[in-house]
Amino acid sequence: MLNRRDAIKLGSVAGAALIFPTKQLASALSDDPPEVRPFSVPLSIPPVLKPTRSTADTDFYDMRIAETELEILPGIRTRTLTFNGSFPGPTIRAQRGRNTVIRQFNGLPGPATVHLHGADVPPSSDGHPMDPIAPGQARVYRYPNDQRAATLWYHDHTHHLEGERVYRGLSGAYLLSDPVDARLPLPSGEFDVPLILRDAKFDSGGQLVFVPDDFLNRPTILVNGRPQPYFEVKRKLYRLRLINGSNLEMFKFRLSTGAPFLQIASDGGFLRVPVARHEIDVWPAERAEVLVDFRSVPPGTAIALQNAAALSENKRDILQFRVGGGASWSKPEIAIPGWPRARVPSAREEIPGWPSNDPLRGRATKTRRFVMRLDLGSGRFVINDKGFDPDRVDATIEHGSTEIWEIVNDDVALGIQHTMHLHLVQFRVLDRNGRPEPAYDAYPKDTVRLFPGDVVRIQATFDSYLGRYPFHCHFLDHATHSMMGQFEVVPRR
Ligand SMILES: [Cu+2]
Repeated sequence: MLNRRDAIKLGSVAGAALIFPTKQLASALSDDPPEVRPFSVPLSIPPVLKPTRSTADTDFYDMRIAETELEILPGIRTRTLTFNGSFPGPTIRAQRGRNTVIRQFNGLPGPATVHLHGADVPPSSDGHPMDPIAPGQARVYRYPNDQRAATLWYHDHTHHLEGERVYRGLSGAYLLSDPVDARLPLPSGEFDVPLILRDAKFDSGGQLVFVPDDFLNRPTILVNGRPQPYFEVKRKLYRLRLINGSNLEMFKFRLSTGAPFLQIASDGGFLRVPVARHEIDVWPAERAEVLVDFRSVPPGTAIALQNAAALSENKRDILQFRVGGGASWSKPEIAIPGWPRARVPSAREEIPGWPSNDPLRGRATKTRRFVMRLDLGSGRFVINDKGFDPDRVDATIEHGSTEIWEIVNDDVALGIQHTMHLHLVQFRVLDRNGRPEPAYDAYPKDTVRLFPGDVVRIQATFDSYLGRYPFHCHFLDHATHSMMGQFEVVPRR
């Protein structure tokens, strides 16, 4: 009898073997990368991009997409794709109520697009796969930032290429703050740290190997572009923004000490109430913001951030926190106003000053059903038996309406996981297999996890822009192999 993990492995191998030549897989399997001792390289923090100019209500940026050779593994030059030469790309810090305008120059030999994941933006700035920047050309993306504070991220979304493009480096963090929330005494500055985590496979020469859907053979986890790094932390409270930038890797984060995280936000912003959690699932494209408290940890302590769901032992340890000396010691402070020290609020409690969170607007007037599976005949990943067709609209939605989407992962026999991501909206996960989703996984979400056999219902209100937007699995190797559809928001009749 197969256990779940064996079934997952079988499923993946079967899927990969169907789509890709066995020879290619076999050669990738035998080509061992240079060994890097765990926790031997320091964590790097991507630079925060500076605006080229700012007006009363807008910050303007210039970015350049290009091939770049840089160091990922110690002493080795690796060919990558980058925004502004940074792997991952530079961090954009945006503020609600101010526009961000980014001029993207495409220095690649082929087309490129840039999608801001989780953002409520007009279709012309969504980075739709069929709306590319031609090679050698520039394009201006306008982000109104008219939504709740959130950890968003930007990445390439070029038709049929997004999987490989993101894998080779085209992603970065976009941190949207809200001046109203800024009153909360949450950790800031050097204590507010984006961590983009992702899977990778290097060959013996230290070059990135991309074999689509080959998740059993991506043995290296990179954090902000560094393999299993260490991070020297002070005895302070930290805000970590965990961004899963993997094509395929599923994380179940935990701390090696068994201490809990305090989760404060999900994909689209703050939770209604923070929650203490010992393990947090974050699948490709999902985000979780957590507070980690090093204030009472003895100096010299090493604590590992681990993946409890790692499929191999060498991928379990992700990052090592090294707690520094007492120089910066400060008395434990209350992180959230009105929140008694060392106590986590219960789900029913109100926290004075905490951002409100009541998204369940409107009554759903339409229910749609989307079934996701690997089609064994064609070797393609399909939704409702169809692969992506840029000329087809799968859901026409009247502006202002609220819909329930019932999403099914039909890959029970093959044991393949999927996710569903909708552009444009944040949604609420109503239930999973008939049971209510826990609050920390219910809202605000733009990407939802689907285990084999799962039936998940989500609710969204389409009351911002008109136009055509994609929805797709965010295991990007699946999306690239056509697990994508389109919805179009049209004027109300
Ligand atoms: Cu999928």
